[in-house]
Amino acid sequence: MEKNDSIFIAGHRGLAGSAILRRLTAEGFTRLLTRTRAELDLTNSAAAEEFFGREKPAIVVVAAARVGGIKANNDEPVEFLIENLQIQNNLIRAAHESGVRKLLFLGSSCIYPRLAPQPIPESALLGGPLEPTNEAYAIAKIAGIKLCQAYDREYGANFISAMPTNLYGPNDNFDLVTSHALAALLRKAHEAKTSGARELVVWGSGKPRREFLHVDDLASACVFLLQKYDSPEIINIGTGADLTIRELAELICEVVGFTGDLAWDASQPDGTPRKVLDISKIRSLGWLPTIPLREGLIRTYDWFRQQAV
Ligand code: GFB
Repeated sequence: MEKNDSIFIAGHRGLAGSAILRRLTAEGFTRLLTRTRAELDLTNSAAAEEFFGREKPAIVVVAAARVGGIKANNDEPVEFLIENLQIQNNLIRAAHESGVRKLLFLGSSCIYPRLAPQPIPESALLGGPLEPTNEAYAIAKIAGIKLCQAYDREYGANFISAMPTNLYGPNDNFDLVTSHALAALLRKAHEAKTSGARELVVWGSGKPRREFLHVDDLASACVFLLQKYDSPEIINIGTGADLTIRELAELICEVVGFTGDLAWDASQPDGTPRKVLDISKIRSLGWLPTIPLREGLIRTYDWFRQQAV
């Protein structure tokens, strides 16, 4: 990948896409293409085709997706399935037809079976039933992986797929209904502290285990893979370390400075019992995460407070 290659970052306003845009900019890539949703509707195949035909990017990063936490995924499977299939089908097909040299498709750790071996190796894909709360999203992402692999097999396309674990950081969604756990708990702890509340409500039992990767680490992994990885086989991006949701909530309270109690809302689902990625494959290629969870939480909380001002 050359510094003057034109690179289209689909989804550049989202958590992952915005971090990848920052990273590519910091590394001196000069021809970064972006479009807002108002400028280019990626669910519209004709619009995507027209855009790719005109701009002819050399490299594409597929970070555009409908995403959300456990409740959004569970409540809106139709939208998660249809929109993600549309966005990725349009991008991947238009990329091939316009001669894109390399494409990076971002999947998710939820593509793996609910009861996959832990930490989860890439070989666990399609080895068992999925977690029901995010089955629609997972099926769409698996279809994206398979489409990239099909373009490789049939046309020799260099379309790679990376599977990030649960992400957090600047530009995350902090909406209490649709967000992921970390962003929601950070906001709840902040609001409980500033309002003087005595308790903070955490969903589920607190027992599920999750892995959290700061999105700046994700971005460094993506740029690394764009430069060094040319295989259609999927590759995990994570930290390899996990903790319980209770431990996460306690750590967030400490970082935010909320000293009240945790209360548990058992009416909300727990989701998959454990989800931690085996990162030995990307590690063996020479990439490692650099931002410890506590430091990442402090940075994200600083960012969150700046937005609130
Ligand atoms: O992050 P999260 O929404 O999604 O929830 P998943 C993780 C765990 O945190 C679940 C608990 O056990 C939740 O019940 N939790 C506790 C909370 N308090 C809260 C809260 O206030 N908000 C939220 N959202 N959760 C998602 C998938 O699964 O992971 C997506 O739905 C995607 O498809 C994403 O793959 C990475 O980790 O369970």
